[in-house]
Amino acid sequence: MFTFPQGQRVAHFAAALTVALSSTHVLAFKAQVRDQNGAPIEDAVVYAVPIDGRLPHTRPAPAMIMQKNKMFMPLVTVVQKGASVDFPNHDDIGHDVYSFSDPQRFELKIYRGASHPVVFDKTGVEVIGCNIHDTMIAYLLVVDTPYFAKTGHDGTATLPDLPRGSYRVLAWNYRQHDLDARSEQTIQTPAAMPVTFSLQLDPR
Ligand SMILES: [Cu+2]
Repeated sequence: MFTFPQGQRVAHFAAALTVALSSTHVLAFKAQVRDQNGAPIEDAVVYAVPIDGRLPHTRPAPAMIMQKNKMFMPLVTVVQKGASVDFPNHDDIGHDVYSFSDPQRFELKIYRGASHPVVFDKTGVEVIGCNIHDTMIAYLLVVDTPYFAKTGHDGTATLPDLPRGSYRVLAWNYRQHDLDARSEQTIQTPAAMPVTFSLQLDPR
């Protein structure tokens, strides 16, 4: 019988590659977040917490919530617990940024330009305001995972690199009547996607 030594080597290489991929494979995870009427929700947060509690040993990514034209931008921010957040003020007037929310109360006394960073060590929802301008509001969701994303106009969120495994996947939005409510599902990846979440929103 004739054999192809070259081909055999290729086959062995391919088999090794398959094993390597399956053990470390990361997948894009897509979720769709809708309200009680089936309408897509923009600026919802979707995050995945590994069931086995194992998180990568990476530093939580810092974030920035700026002030411009007497508004916070972005309106919704999500960070991993332990992240540092800057609040730069790009207006010519001073702002006094604060939160009375339970996870972490803080106040940045009236300032312009750069702010002192604030480190958020507890999970939960932070409602952020300005003591001078009552209409200014922002939401910061602090989660215990680096795997999170916000939804766009179409209500879809993509977690670009979720390692294969089992997760509690949670969805949240600031327009819920109960600000601390979550919609939750247990997901084993790879899963049929998108995974759909439904949230009960207050009327606008
Ligand atoms: Cu202000």
